[in-house]
Amino acid sequence: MDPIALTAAVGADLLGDGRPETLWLGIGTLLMLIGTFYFIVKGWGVTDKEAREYYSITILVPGIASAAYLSMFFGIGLTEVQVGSEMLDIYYARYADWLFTTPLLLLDLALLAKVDRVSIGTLVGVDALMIVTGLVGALSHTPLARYTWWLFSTICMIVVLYFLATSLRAAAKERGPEVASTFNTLTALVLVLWTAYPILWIIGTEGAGVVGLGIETLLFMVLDVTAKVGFGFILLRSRAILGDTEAPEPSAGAEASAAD
Ligand code: RET
Repeated sequence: MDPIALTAAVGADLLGDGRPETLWLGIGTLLMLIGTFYFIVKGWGVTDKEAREYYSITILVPGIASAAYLSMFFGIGLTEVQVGSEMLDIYYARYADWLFTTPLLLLDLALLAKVDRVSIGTLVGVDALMIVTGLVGALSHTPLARYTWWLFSTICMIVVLYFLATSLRAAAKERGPEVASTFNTLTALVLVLWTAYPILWIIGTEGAGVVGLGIETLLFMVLDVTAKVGFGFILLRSRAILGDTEAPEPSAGAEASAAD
């Protein structure tokens, strides 16, 4: 059975309004809610000041996404765009989700690397530009305009990923092996997952239309859950999020004697 027919077969148009992709949007909502509550429970009673910062940011990410998924499930944040003679269904609520959650994910990485405000501002600014230009592309009426915005957005993404893999990575390395190792694992995850977004967009309904809306919604959901909940899971179980005072201090004696 070809994948499109397969999606149609398992697609359970849950609301009965002719949108089989509601199955994936419903599952996405549940997984984001589970992730949110899991992180809340895990963070309950954490007293370390730095760790609490990571928890707040990381809980907000699936929290925001669950609202976006729930609204898409109910058909809010969905519009039709005419491209040539065709009408496309565009779920623009995704971009609202990504506009807030991708900067929060980057903020987690920037806190790990302890970079300055200018670096954080640049990273978040280029990231926001990536999402907004992607949205403009999704709402554009001609293939030329759509592909041009896709290229603009993809260049922004390359800048963000390059920045992560070079200057932030170097800054994280300075903070010791524990932080460096967590940072590198998370950055590897981000490099792979984030790169899949523009590929899915261009082969999906927004671009060439090789992949239909059902499969595309499923794949975006898997990417979103992994990039948010998977990312948070790795980050929050690491000791790298603890403030310097809570981390084991093999050098404490050395510092004390140095102070004498
Ligand atoms: C768009 C438009 C086409 C070009 C590019 C895009 C990139 C999107 C990315 C989204 C990442 C989302 C995450 C969400 C969950 O946490 C907007 C699809 C480059 C990279 C990580």
